[in-house]
Amino acid sequence: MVTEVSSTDDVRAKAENALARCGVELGAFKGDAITARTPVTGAALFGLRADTPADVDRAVEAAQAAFLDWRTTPAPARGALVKRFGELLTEHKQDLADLVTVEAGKIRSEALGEVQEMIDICDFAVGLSRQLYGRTMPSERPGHRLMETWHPLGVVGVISAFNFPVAVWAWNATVALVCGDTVVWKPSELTPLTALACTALLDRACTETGAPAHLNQVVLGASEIGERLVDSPLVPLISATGSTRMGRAVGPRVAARFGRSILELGGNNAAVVTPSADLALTVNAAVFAAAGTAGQRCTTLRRLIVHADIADTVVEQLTAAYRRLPIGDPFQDATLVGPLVNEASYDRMRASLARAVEEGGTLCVGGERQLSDVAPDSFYVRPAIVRMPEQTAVVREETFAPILYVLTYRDLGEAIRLHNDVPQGLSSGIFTADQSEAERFLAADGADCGIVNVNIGTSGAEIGGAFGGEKETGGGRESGSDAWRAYMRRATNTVNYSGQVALAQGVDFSR
Ligand code: UN1
Repeated sequence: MVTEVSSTDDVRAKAENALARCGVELGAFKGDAITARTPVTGAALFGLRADTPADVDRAVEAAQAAFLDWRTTPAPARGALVKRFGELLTEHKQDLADLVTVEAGKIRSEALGEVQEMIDICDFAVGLSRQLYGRTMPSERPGHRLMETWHPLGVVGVISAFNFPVAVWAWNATVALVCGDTVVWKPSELTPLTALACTALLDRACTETGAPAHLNQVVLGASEIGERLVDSPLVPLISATGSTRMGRAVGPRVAARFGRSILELGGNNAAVVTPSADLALTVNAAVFAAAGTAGQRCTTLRRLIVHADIADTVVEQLTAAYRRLPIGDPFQDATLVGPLVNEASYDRMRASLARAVEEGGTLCVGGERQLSDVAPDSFYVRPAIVRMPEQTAVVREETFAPILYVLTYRDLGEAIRLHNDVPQGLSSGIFTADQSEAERFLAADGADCGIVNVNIGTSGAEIGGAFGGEKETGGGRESGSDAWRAYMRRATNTVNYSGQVALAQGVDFSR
């Protein structure tokens, strides 16, 4: 049992030390517009200045000026910058993880894992810097060559969320940088410190490798800062991670000026558990996916669709595991569940639990606040499991908190229908030892998400695959595979070396 919480002074000292080691001159950012807080104790740590819309314009202009230089730097040389950045991240892994725990409340192992995700994407991007392949196609005309080339796009605006304060920016920034783009980053207002630390390390990597300054600019502030970035005509691509509500505002605004967007929005991720599933594996995987990160991942498991014959057993085992979960100070090694990010999150969790019960659900475990005697301003809560008679309105919504709804099914077709019958489409899983069930889940008329797993929970994707989802999740893809293409401009080139005019489609225009 975790019974104590670090003092705010300890947390503040950890943040100051980590920032100083990463090269952040905190004094230069002090002010009274933004309050950097920690969910560990709920207290304020520092007052910071915010940028103005005019500062955003200046940052975009500086990034655009840097782009004009960077786009003609050979891609493998751009990779050398990202390689150095990855080394600095490795050197400062602990510092960045400390800051992630301070600001997002992640437990040690998950905070280190998030920084590892940054290091991994650096490795990926360095390799990619030598693999920005275009295709050559057979031309239908003699003496002609048809091919495509990929060119840098411009300034990429990155809007990131509190729950992955550094990894998601890194997926975007490292890939954008090797693609020859520059970046203006608007981090969540809840996590300004991690953004300052990453930016300082990237600036250092730029200096050391002779890359232009201003390749990555950070702008701090509330939504008007993000809006200015979204509306900037000098920003051809906006990559935004956050709620579906945010995406509904961002997507049309970017489209209205013919910009592109990569949207990574809400998820309402489910896993199907079939009678053949290995139950020990399923319960283990589900507990991490549903209760890990205190339910605050976009990939968090929110619905478990269990075959009726095994539902009681699964719920019993899950409930027992939930009762044993050590909840508390995320800096303590024994902790598995840290705090919710703030009171508003806790209120939303309570409201959803109350609605679930009104809609016929039975609360099996969780929902109650923990440690409020030792840390009254923080919001530690036991993750909750609710059995639902059907997929009601509250189940179809994403509540960004640790609530796992359990539904039952009799026939796999029914399970897949239930699975897909939500507005969101990020991540999914099936637990089964039956190959044909797994294949049905993976098939075209199976799970409709961007990520579909077998015998794995919904969260914790590797960087090598493309990350993102369908429907109200926004359709964007980031990170690995060929997601890089969204960060580049494709040119189709036809070269005529025949010495004669030959028109395509057999058109004859000779006189
Ligand atoms: C997010 O929550 O926005 O798959 C990203 C995962 C992590 C990324 C989550 N690799 O859970």
